[in-house]
Amino acid sequence: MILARPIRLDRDDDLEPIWERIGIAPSERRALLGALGRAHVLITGLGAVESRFLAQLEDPGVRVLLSGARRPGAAAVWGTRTGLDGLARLAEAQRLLELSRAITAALRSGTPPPPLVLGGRTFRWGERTFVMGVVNVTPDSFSDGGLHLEPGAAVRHGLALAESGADLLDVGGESTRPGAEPVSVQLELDRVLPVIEALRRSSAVPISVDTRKAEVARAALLAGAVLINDVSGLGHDPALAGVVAGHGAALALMHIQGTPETMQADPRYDDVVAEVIESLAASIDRAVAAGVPREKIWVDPGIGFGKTVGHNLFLLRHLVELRVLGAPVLVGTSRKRFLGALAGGRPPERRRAGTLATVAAEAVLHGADVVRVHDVSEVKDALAVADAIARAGDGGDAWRPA
Ligand code: HH2
Repeated sequence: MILARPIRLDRDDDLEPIWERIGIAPSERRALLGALGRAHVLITGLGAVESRFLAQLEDPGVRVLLSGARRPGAAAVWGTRTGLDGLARLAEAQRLLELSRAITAALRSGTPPPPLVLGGRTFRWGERTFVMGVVNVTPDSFSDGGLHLEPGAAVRHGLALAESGADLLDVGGESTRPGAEPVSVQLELDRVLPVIEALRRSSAVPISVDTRKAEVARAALLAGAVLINDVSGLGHDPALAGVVAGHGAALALMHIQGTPETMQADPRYDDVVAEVIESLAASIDRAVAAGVPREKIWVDPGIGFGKTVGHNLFLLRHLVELRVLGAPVLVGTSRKRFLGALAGGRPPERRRAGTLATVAAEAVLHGADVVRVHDVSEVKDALAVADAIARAGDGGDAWRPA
């Protein structure tokens, strides 16, 4: 029987099994990826000059569909990777540098970011999905508020998550659930510092701190944290990035529309994926300008932070597009409200199955490098399966190296 099957290509190494199946020598693979690898990109934010440049393009290796007057400034471009690489170079030669850089970033997005050493552990992106365990030292967090407010309880919880296989622990002293009231620097410090110090003494697991405030970050980093997780994407405290840079720490930048107090009032986007990516790119630029090395910056689409159920789902389905930012992608869906809504209105403590579904989907779609979750043990099991499916290689004898 003659059988034709689609070839899936989300990441460059998705083609490795095909190279083996056909018997292509390793030395030939890179050139073939350029010549055969499809490159379909959607470009938005085009000005009149770039639109004219694309409209006049006469390259048989590249097809351009320009948007019309109703939605100006966008183009869908189809071609081989070599064709699109040529297009990026042509744009550069014509001084259309932003367009050139954007196309190049899209072409590179199939390659994982370089590995990161954090708190003595190496995070090799692309190898598997890493797990950040949540330790909320708050009375009012939406799913576990008050459970670990006492430092001893928070430390015991953190150690249990580490024991269950968390790759890092995210300690937080301020809830950012919809409608949450901000807390003072002193109160946040009183909550998180004893927990960071005790965890540091009794475990080697790297610690991140979920804070928007430079003063909290400074004390947390001195106490041994190695990553600051800022849900405001540097929108809250302009001094935060400088503190992170000064300590040589890593920084997770999350997208949020509005502030926790008001964000769920009426979230709106013209193009949610584009706006999240543009906002995160601006946050990255601010962090780099303050001295944080690019390879220490993670990005997060901010599921539930100024987004409807529809926005959350669209972002998760298109998560792989955030890879154009060249940074590891962190995602937090754990027990969030949209999971309850999709499963008939379940309360937070009954959203574990929904959480596992999102984590598995992200792993199989190659969307997330790190998932931020409350239920580490169950998520580790789900990822053991989902990561294995995403990398499955035993298709029978014909798929093995000769
Ligand atoms: N979600 C929450 C808090 N911090 N950080 C990142 N990077 N991404 C997220 O999605 C994220 C986050 C909300 O969850 P939780 O900590 O459980 O609740 P609360 O904010 O009520 O403490």
